[in-house]
Parts: sequence; C-alpha cells; structure tokens
Amino acid sequence: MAGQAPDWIVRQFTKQFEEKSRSLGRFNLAIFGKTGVGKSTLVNAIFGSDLAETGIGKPVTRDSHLYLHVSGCLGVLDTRGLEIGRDTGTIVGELEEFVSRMRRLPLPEQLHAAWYCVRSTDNRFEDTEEEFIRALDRLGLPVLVVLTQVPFANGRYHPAALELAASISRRQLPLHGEPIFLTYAREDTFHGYQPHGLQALLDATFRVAPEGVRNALTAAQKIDMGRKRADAHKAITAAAASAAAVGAVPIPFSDAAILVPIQLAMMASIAVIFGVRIDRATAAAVAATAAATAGGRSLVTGLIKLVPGVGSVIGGTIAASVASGITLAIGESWMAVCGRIARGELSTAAGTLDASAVREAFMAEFGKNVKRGLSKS
Ligand SMILES: Nc1nc2c(ncn2[C@@H]2O[C@H](COP(=O)(O)OP(=O)(O)OP(=O)(O)O)[C@@H](O)[C@H]2O)c(=O)[nH]1
Ligand SMILES: [Mg+2]
Repeated sequence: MAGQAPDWIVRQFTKQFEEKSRSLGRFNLAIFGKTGVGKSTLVNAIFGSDLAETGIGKPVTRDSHLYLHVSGCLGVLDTRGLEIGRDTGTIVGELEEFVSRMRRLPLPEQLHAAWYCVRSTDNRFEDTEEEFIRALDRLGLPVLVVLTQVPFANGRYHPAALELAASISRRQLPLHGEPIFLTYAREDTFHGYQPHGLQALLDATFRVAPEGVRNALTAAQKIDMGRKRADAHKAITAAAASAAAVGAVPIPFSDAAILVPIQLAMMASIAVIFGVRIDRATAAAVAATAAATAGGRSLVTGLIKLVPGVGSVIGGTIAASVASGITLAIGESWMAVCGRIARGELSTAAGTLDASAVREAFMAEFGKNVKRGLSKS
C-alpha cells in the first residue's frame, strides 16, 4: 500500500518542490582573498561540497574575471586569474560594473554579502587588502573579514592569530559592527584541529544579509539545523491551519483531493529548507507516504463517524482537529527524515537517496508522531 502512489501525487509534489525552490530565491555570497587561503574549503564547510564538485562556475560576462557558481538557492561569486594587491583596480572595476548592472535586477540576482578571507598563518594584512575592503563597502556590499586556518588548541587560539585580528581591527574597517572572525573550516587529523568559528560567521552573515534572502540562506547552509527546523515549523503550522480550515467545513469532501495537496506543499517546503535533492524516485517515495497517510486520515474520520451522536453533533470540529493533527504529524515526521538526509543518511552506496529507506524512515516517524499530533490538536 505504501509502495505505490497515484501519478498525480508524484507530479504535484515535484511541481510544488520546483515552485518552492523558485520562490525561495537565492542568497549570493561574494568571497575574496588571496589564492590558497582556504576560500573554497570555508564555503564547502558551511554550504556543502556541491559547489566545489560542480566545477568552475560561469564568468558573469564574457572576459570577466568574476565567476558565479549557482547551486539551488546559493550563489557564490569569486575571482579567477586576478590577485588582490596586484590587480585590485581591475577587480574593483569589474565588480563595480557587475554591481551597478545587478542593482536593476530583482533581489535574488544581487550580491548580498562578502567574506574577505585572510589566512591566519600568513601573519599579515596588507594596505591593498584594506583598500579592497573599503572599495567593497563603497559598492554597498556588507563585508565580513574572516581569518582562515586559525589554530585552536587547549581552549586557546594561536596568539599570532589573535594579534593579527587585533591589528586588522585597529584599521577601523567598515564592518557593520562585526568582529574579525576566527575560523577553521576542515578537521586536521595530524594536528588534531577541529573546525571552529563557522556558526559565528554564519550568524553574522544572517545579520548583514537583507531580510528578503534570509530564508534562502537558511536553506543554503548546512551547519545550523536549528534555523532549518524553525523555518520548517512555520511551514508546518501554516499547513496544519489550512488543513483544519478544510476539515472544519461540514460538507462532504474527498480527503485525498483537498488535504493531500496541502500536505504535499508543506513537504515540498520542508525538503527545500533542508536542501534535499528531489529526483523522480524520491518524489515517488514521498508521494507514496503522503498517499498512505491520506488513507489513514480517511480511516480515522471514518471511525469517528461511526460513533453514534458524535459525528452529527461535533463532526466538523473533530474532522478539523484530525485534519490538522495528521498534517502536523506528517510535517514533523518529514522534517525528521529531511534532517537525516541532510546529515548524509538514507543514501544508497552510490550516494543517491535510497527511496525505500526514506519511505520506511518516514513511516516509522509517522507512527510515533501521529498520536501526538492528534492529541495536540
Ligand atoms: N585542514 C584544513 N585545511 C585547509 C583549511 N582551509 C584550507 N585548507 C587547505 O588549504 C589549501 C587551499 O585551500 P582552498 O580552500 O582551496 O583555498 P582557496 O582560497 O579556495 O584557493 P584558490 O581558489 O586557489 O584561490 C587546501 O589544500 C585546503 O585543504 C582548513 O580549515 N583546514
Ligand atoms: Mg578556491
């Protein structure tokens, strides 16, 4: 029964997923710093490895040295073949052109923040770097300065890194009141260094990014599950309310036809927020779970209608609470599954999502959540 889903459910989920992805827009980050300081490693640590794997991105215009990598709701702009210091003028000139062109475009096409990266072990920060940061600020880009590869051991930062951060701070750069961020992006087993400082950098990026792209940033990043859960909860609460409204109407309706689309839209939102890639097999698995739970819903209301008196007196109210309770349970269950997918679980050996594992995990969660969902509502 959970194995197959009607085709319309699969199609509708896929369509909803595409719509939700589109409406989320895109968060665009510009990342600068000298060659090899750890820009790509940092981006991968916070946003996942997709961007590095999908290669080089596209130059923003022909002959431009600015490259934009786009993956879902994230865009990353960086430079190729130019060095800050030697080519500061050229980079700023190209950026200026790019920024003025995109100002006329909708928000998801614009640049929203910049990270300027300095490798802590280089122990220096040059005047040309300061000039470059001031130029970014004049272009209207909020800049955060990030020290990369900062050793942190026994509860202490490397003193040389602290000194470098202090010397940069003394330059009074326009940094929106934000500190210099000390980070380490990827574990080093030889020295025993662990990643650190990534959450603080992400939080600051949320603070300086325009309100209108924060949902896209939440979906794009992969280190802060709390933010994802908070956004997913909003989608769940809204869907549960819509389901209750549907359930409260005391006219005959088909559960599958009216409630399932609400639940599919909710599931699509959650998948987008958690950055789950939806191919046909996954869509089919999701649709199968939705179809199965829709069956469960009819069953519950069917049972209620059998209780003498209850159905006729407060049947509408009960239907409303059942509809919202089931929707809550679906939302919570799917969110838990998406969290696991985001952590890299539920994949096949080939790295693609294991559709039957996804379905099983969902049904197990749903079994736990449905009673709670019904008693809560
Ligand atoms: N262990 C560890 N290695 C790092 C870290 N950051 C950078 N590296 C290493 O430093 C080297 C350069 O890092 P990248 O992220 O490629 O530097 P980049 O700034 O993107 O370099 P370009 O794109 O060439 O300008 C790589 O070998 C990384 O593995 C880190 O936080 N931890
Ligand atoms: Mg790189």
